[in-house]
Amino acid sequence: MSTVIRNGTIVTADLTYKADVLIEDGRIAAIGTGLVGDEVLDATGCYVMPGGIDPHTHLEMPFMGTYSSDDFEIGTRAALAGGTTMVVDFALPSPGQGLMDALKMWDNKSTRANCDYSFHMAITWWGEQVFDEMAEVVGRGITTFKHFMAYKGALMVNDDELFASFRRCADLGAIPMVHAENGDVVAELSARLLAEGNTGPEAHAYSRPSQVEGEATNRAIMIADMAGVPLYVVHTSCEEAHEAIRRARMNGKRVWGEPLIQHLTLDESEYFDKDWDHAARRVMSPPFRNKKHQDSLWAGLSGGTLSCVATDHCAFSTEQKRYGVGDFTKIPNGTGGLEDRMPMLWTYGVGTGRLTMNEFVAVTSTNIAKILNMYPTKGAVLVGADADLVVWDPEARKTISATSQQSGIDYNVFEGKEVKGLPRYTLSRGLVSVAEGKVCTQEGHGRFVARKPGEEAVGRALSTWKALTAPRPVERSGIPASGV
Ligand code: DUC
Ligand code: ZN
Ligand code: ZN
Ligand code: ZN
Repeated sequence: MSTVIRNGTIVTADLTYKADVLIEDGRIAAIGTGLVGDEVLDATGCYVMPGGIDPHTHLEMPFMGTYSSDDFEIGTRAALAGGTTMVVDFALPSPGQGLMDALKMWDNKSTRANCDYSFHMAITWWGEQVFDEMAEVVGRGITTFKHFMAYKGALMVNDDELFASFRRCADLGAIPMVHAENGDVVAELSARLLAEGNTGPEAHAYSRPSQVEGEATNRAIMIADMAGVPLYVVHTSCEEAHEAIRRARMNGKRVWGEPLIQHLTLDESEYFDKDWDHAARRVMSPPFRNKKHQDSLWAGLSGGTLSCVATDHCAFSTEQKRYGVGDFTKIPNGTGGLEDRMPMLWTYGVGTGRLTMNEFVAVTSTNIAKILNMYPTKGAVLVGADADLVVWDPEARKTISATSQQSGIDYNVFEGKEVKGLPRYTLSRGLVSVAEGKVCTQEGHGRFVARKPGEEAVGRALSTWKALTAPRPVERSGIPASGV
């Protein structure tokens, strides 16, 4: 069975051209004109792009005394509905739990995925077992390790642990990631706010000013430099963090920043003079910022100092958010966005001229596939690549609403936003999973994508401690690029 996508314009991270795409056995078999297939998808007036990759989700994750509400089935269905064909979720060991043990839990949960997925592994504590198991984790195809510099007393790791883990990453050719907020200062500010009687959700924002993120981002970059590893900074939300990343990149350090669609399009006014539920539903870390920070993030995306756009999809129902009535520190941190990332970024980025279409593809898909060493199997429209594709209709419109979303929660942080630009078709390894507004996903279709250490991580020490990592051979994941 073959499928041909006809009459569309292919848009990749570097090219825009008219051609048909032929799909066989879940892969792109040919790109050209006059192609013939068993099934025909009409892309007249549409752009044919690599499906989105969301590098940052938390599906069915135990967190802050509860579980994030959307599981792998719902989460990947939401992803596909919005043109995203792959998610990278965080396996999160509870402190003291073995990494391989946590991985087993994530293996079990993810069997229901509708689209392909991969994992990052979180380092939530440190010890000999973690050190040893990191090698096994890399052997399983997970080459990225996330560290929380916040959530003191729970998930946070200290600087000595960060340095030890970063050095281990250097040995293994893995890439460390950080949630960069100064957890000590956040804990201090939170305690003070509570003691002064500030218990509402707006105090969450006051407890995490942009300085705590800027400081931690810079500290993580310096520690990575001393360990001789690149660094991926998740949910970069403010100018101070962007500034640290920008400076590091200017100095030849390999550091990537990942703004979220929420921080790009929603601001701190969502917390102030709003009803409790409205504000609490938008409590996430880092919190939403003001216009100045948003402008900085948009500039970073077009200027190339920030590399990808994610969601940090970690959805909690209103009922779950209400665990924090009377104490904002107990409001489960997290917001949804999987279904809305692509349409929102298209509308507010491409639609306003802040991003070109090619930049849109780069930051939603191709850059991510490259950093995570999945390119060109993922993130590409090339012969031999997986047929993870979106046929994008730039004229299609909708108003975002919880009443029509895939996510299982009872609200949407983008409620009421008008988007222009939506998938006409979304294909997951050739399987049509969304067609003309109808979601027709197949539970369990998604496969785990194993990754290998990439060129960036292997033997690419940063500015100073070059001796710590010896160069070693690199195995690229993908097919030899042909045809373009
Ligand atoms: N921030 C959130 O808002 N939710 C999940 C974890 C995180 O770091
Ligand atoms: Zn985080
Ligand atoms: Zn409201
Ligand atoms: Zn996260």
